[in-house]
Amino acid sequence: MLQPLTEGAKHGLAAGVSQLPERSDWTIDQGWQQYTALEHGVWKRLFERQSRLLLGRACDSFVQGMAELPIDASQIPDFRRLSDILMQRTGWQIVAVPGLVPDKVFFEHLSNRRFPAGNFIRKPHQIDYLEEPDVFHDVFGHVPLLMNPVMADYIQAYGVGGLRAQKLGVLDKLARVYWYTVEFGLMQQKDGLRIYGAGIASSSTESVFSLDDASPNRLHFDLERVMRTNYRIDDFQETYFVIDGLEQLLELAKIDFNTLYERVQGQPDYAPGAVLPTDRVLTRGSGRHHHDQRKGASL
Ligand code: HBI
Ligand code: FE
Repeated sequence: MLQPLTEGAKHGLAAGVSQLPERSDWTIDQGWQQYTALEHGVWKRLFERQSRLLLGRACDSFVQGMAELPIDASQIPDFRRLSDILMQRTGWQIVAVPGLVPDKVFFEHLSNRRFPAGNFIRKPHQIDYLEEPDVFHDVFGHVPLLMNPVMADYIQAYGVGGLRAQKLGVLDKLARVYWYTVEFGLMQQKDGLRIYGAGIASSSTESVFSLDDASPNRLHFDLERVMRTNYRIDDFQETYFVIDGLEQLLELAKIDFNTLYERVQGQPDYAPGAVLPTDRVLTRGSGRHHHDQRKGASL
């Protein structure tokens, strides 16, 4: 899941792919040999820029996972080589998909410790923004933390939970938990606030905005609160939720979601920028960024 989900994604269709998939699990060959020099060049530009930005910004587990994987600036990684290392370490594999896949297909992969990664890379003119998760978002953003045993178990638990939540009709609630952790999570490390969410880690602008800007709220993570909070798919987040460490995510897997879903279903949702009297506030945002955006839109 990258920044904005497209209409297609909301309707359970993979955007940009009109025909039915060849295989029922939507996997394709990565086609590594087919990448052009231009495409490897886009990867290199993104990799170099983002590696610099993440110094002192990414959490220690992200940096460590990256260092131990065959991922570098020189070329788009080969999923088979990534899978060899991941399989040894945490039992995960990377499989290639053409873009967004239907929710059920996505959850089935995750629940079997297969991470679906887009095999395509954004075009040079999309370097800062694209609507679908490409190989840079999926591999640079997500794969380093799949080397961490806690994150490895947490993402699998999300896959299992997703299948269940879909049957119960409460997927929107669970998807918010994924969004505010795996995609846009921040972590309080001993030496400061750090990024662990892939949507932030793969974005040059949001990796600075999320940590350094006065605009967004930074609130201590609370599961029920997060389940009730809408999120933005078309802009930076108005609120980031901060965990104390990755272990906190595994605690989530032990919570009785049935009881929680029941309680949350009957209650109103919160706006993306809301701050409640019950929140543990790390930073109360000025809201300037989204205020300016709204003003700009109405001119
Ligand atoms: N497909 N490839 C891909 N990547 C995602 O992150 C993704 C997806 N399909 C559905 C989906 N995410 C989300 O809508 C669910 O996590 C709810
Ligand atoms: Fe993602």
